[in-house]
Amino acid sequence: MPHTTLSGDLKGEGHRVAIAAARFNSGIVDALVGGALDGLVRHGVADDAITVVRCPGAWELPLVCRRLALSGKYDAVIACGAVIRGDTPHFDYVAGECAKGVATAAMESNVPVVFCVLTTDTPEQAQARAGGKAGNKGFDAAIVAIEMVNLLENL
Ligand code: INI
Repeated sequence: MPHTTLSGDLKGEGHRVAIAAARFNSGIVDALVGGALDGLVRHGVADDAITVVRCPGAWELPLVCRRLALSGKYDAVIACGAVIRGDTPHFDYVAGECAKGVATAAMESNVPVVFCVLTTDTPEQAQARAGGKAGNKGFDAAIVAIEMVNLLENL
């Protein structure tokens, strides 16, 4: 018997997606949101099937994502934020809890919650990943969201 491989395609038609976006470091986060919207629409997600929700910072993203994921209104959630290292340990607390909380939101809801939160040492590194030299992680997150929705439907 040949083995079975299950995967998800990149067809976004019919999917409903929420984007939770932090206002902290808004220039960078807005670029991530723009990339995510572009990636979703280019892969067939209808513009009116996308909801963008703004919250204060990356620390708040897990609770917002959890609510959105448990609402039953969305097939996937994308968490967008940017945590940039300063001179204090604040970075480690915010970035660590955000990552953990976003993962928990997915596990508790059974809905894919994509981690599109940049954690960088400098603003330049973040800008490079938000539409600069290193691409746009928001666009990448959109593709992951669609693939995961389709993959989960196939499991
Ligand atoms: N929030 C961010 O999204 N990015 C950061 O880099 C950041 N820093 O560096 O402090 C940040 N802090 C705010 C935090 O997310 C909360 O909004 C705040 O602590 C209130 O709960």
